[in-house]
Formats: sequence, C-alpha cells, structure tokens
Amino acid sequence: MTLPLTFTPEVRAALDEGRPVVALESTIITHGMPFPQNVEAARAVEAEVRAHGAVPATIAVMDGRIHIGLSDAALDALGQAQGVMKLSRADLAACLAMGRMGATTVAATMICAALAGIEVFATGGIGGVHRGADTSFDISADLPEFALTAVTVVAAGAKAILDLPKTLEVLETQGVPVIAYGQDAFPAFWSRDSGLRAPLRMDSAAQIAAAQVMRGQLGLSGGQLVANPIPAEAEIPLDEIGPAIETALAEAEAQGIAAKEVTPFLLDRIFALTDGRSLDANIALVLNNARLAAQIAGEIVRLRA
Ligand code: PSU
Repeated sequence: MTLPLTFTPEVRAALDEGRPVVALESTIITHGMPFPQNVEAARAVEAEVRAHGAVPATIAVMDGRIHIGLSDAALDALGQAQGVMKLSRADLAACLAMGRMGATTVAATMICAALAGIEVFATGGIGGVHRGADTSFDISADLPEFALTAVTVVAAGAKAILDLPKTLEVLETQGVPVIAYGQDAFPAFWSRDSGLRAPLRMDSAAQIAAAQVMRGQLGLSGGQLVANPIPAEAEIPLDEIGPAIETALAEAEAQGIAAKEVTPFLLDRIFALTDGRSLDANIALVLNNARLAAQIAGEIVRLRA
C-alpha cells in the first residue's frame, strides 16, 4: 500500500531533484496564533525559506491524506477552520482514518517530514516538560520524538511556560543533541537566554548539517534540536515576559486546563497580557528559524551530493 502523502508540485520537484526542502508545522497556525496573523505569518515564513534557497513544505492532514506543502487556498482554509485536531504521534493515524482535518505538532511534523524524505524542519518553540509535571506527568510527546525520528528541528528553544531544566534533562536521557546556535545559553523562546547553558554549541549551519549526517552514518536513531535565539531586536527579556507567564500559569491552574489545551491556552493568555507583543516576537523568531533551517537544508544537500 502506498503512503497517504500528497505533495504540491513545487515540493515534489525539489525532492526529486535533490534540492533543499524545509518542513513547517501547522499547529502553530491553528493553535498557536490568532487569525489572520496566523496565515500571514505562515506565508511570510514560507517566503523566508524561499529567499534563503530552499523550498518550504507546510504539513497538515486533510481529506485522509498528509499534505506535504499547502496551496494558498488550503493554507487559508486551515487558518480559519474550527475543530482542527492537534496531532502528535498518538493521533496522526487516527485522524487520517477518520478523514478529519488535523494540524501537526512538532512530533507529528517530524514523522511526516521523515516519511516525505525531508530532513530539516523549522518551527517556533517545542513542547517540553510542563511545570508541575512531578504530579501532572505532563511531558510533551515532542521530546521522545527527537530520539526516534531523524529530522533536525530548528526552534527558539522552549518557552519559559515550561520547566526548562527538566526539559533539558529529558532530552539528555533520550540521547537528543541540543545545540545552541551561536551562543552558549539555551534560549527561552521570547528571550535569548534562559539562564541555562545548552549542552552543545555550534556556530555554523555546515556543522549542524554534518552532525545530522554523521548521526545517520553511525546508525543513531533520532534527530537534533537546534536552539536558535530570537533576534536581539525582537526579544522580550525574561524579567519582562515573566509576570505574564506567571499570571497565565495561575489562570490555567485555577481553570483546570490540562493536556493538549495547556499550551494553546497559555499562548493565548500571554498574547493578551502583553498586548500582542508576544505575537510579534513569535513571528520574528519563526522567521529567524526559517532562515537557519534553509541554510542547514542547503548544507545537507551539499554533503549528500
Ligand atoms: N510552541 C509554540 N507555538 C506552538 C507550539 C509550541 O511556540 O504552536 C505547538 C507546537 O506544535 C508543539 C506543540 O509541538 O505546541 C506542543 O504541544 P504540547 O505541549 O501539548 O505537547
């Protein structure tokens, strides 16, 4: 049986010709940003990937198929759709079987990218260990995915809504390389410095590409997390974003928000509490990640040539 993958002609041609392709997730569109900024941001990220020499492939589930690359009309529909499933490893196949519309998280996008033969993926932030996980057990399925699926993910670290030390511990236990780009500190999404040191540091896309190819040669499963700090001019330092994060976390707890609802709830509240500043920062960091991912994808193509 053939895989239920539908490629846009642009992505299919790039893959067939061995040109660089960068996967992009869709949960950030449906559950991470409000309409219409979500669709505008998705288009801007695609343009940024193109401007840096790669072809963007935004991934989502529609009509019982995994779409690798979305047409303008499909992106518009997804950005406004209601009741879209938020897909991770656990529910990707179920969504396809039910014929529902689904947006892919980091974990599900990695799985789909690997199936499509795409090795690099750009996003905003990854899921991680939630604060209070010692009692709630809420650990994002993004973390174990890095140990399973051979895709390099460029993110701006993880949000300070999470327990960052525990997030790094879980990644270490899972054998996941966590590489800060161009600095020693592990970045915290809206802020360049989480106060924690990243386990690894690299200063060039070529090194990151070489490490991904080397993992494959060594027979090591899984991918890499590249933690790319938000550009300085767009950052919201921890002491400024911190109070909004604490307020949002307290509201989530008071309202009993749990499981898949936690991250979208917190993002929405922090957006409101910062008068939209968090969204501007979010868009700036995703664009920055798209640039680096395009460069890494280009280097991987050169290495494999
Ligand atoms: N971080 C963001 N924006 C997002 C997400 C994370 O800045 O939209 C999404 C990603 O798709 C990520 C998912 O994979 O949230 C993690 O969800 P959870 O914490 O429920 O595993």
